[in-house]
Amino acid sequence: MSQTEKLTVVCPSCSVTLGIPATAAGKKIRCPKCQNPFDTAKTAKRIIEVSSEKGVAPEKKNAPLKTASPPKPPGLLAKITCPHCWSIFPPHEIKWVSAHPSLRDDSKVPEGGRRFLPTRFSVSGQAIDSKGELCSELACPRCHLTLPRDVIELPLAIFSIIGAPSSGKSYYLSSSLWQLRSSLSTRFAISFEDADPVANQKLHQYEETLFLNAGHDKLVALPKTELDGDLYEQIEIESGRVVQLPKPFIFRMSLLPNHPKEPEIRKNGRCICLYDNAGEHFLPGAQTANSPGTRHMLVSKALMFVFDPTQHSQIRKLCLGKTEDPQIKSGASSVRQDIILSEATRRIRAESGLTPGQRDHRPLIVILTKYDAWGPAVRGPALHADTIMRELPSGICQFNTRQLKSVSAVFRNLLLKLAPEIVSTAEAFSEDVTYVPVSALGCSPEEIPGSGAGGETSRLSLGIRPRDIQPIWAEVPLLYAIHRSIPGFLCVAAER
Ligand SMILES: Nc1nc2c(ncn2[C@@H]2O[C@H](COP(=O)(O)OP(=O)(O)OP(=O)(O)O)[C@@H](O)[C@H]2O)c(=O)[nH]1
Ligand SMILES: [Mg+2]
Repeated sequence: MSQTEKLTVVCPSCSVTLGIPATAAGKKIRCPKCQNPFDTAKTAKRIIEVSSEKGVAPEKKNAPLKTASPPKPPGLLAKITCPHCWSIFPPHEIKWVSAHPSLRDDSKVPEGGRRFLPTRFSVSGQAIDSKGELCSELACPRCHLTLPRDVIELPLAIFSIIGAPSSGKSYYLSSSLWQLRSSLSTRFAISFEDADPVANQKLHQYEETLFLNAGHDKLVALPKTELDGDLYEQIEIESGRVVQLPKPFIFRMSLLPNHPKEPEIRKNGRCICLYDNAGEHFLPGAQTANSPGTRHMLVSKALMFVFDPTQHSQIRKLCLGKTEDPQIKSGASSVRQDIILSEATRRIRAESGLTPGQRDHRPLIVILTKYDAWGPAVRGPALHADTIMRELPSGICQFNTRQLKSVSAVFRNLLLKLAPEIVSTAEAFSEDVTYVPVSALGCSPEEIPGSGAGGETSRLSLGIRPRDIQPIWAEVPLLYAIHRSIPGFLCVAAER
């Protein structure tokens, strides 16, 4: 048996008690809980721990205190946004998740470890739970859902996808993220990874269905996003009040060594976060206090409204007979998509305090989906990746926002003729609207034989052959959102 000497110090700012090695005494350290620096010499108290380790020479109780480097504090953000419930809090309020198996009785997440505000930390900065176990998971102080480490260390940009049922949101989300994974690293020298691969599993399934079946000839389909189920989390946010929140998909981006700005930007990581809401969440009356599933729109850095021209009666009329797409049928029902956008803007105005005369400053990107189906009928231009992402001699691409703005102007004019209500609703709300045509699939879906009920083409009866998928500009809206919310991250051609 040997005795080892340790010190406990009390942070003068937040009163947390920390265990530090005796060698760190007399030094200034930064409190891992509240991040304030303090002098350990003023509050040091010796404790002796008995250890069964052999051969460790006991330090003499009154030996002079030696100095050593304090544990490196993690670089936490000053304000953290929870990607689950969207509350904003300072880092010292973060809860830790107990690791000891007997502490699996959290008040809000019953199947998870008890959430607690730590008072003891290991030298490496890990919290110690009430049974002495070292903990590694962090949780939001309000909803108690777990927070990936990246979210507390890297600025988070939430992008909200808004749109009617069947407008193509889930296909767009899968296709745009799939394209972004390769585009960012190969063209822009930015790495793009899942911040929490387990939490992103649903999205991986979507991507696998569409893109990892290359050459596959069998019809596949993504499920309709349900109003509840495994894309949501049910949480007792306050006592007796259970709310349903959409699960976030979170990604970490960082500049690769060949990025031209990399040496200048020290802390260069960022997180982005997206959700796959059901279209019904955006219908008037769907958001209640207990179903606040679209409140991410309030904190998001860019709003993306998915407008589906194949569900617009006038555009569909124009396309009749000019496309084989089963979604363009004379009898198909039309959806008032301006009402969906208007309801979204009403919710934002109501909660953010924007007066009727004020316009939102954030970029609003109107994504014109399913371009493959309606583009030829309106004689829309061919969209090539290299017109918007031009490769420089260095091998890195420049994102051409000037080109994007001129394409946007073309489609704004088209909408003014065919669907003026979309332009007026978008521009009455936001001072910064961009119109981007996109095709998540690049081809039309087909009816799955035997699945249509009574000849009616329901979305559930449409499938796609993976070998035919060729997305058109699917990643462009997200690249633009990244450029607008994280200036300097993408190399961009001079705008004027
Ligand atoms: N032609 C064409 N059809 C598409 C494209 N993307 C999606 N679709 C079709 O649009 C339908 C609806 O797509 P989803 O992505 O499931 O729609 P959603 O907006 O997520 O719908 P909800 O989950 O109900 O809110 C499906 O039947 C797809 O086959 C596309 O790029 N081109
Ligand atoms: Mg969906």
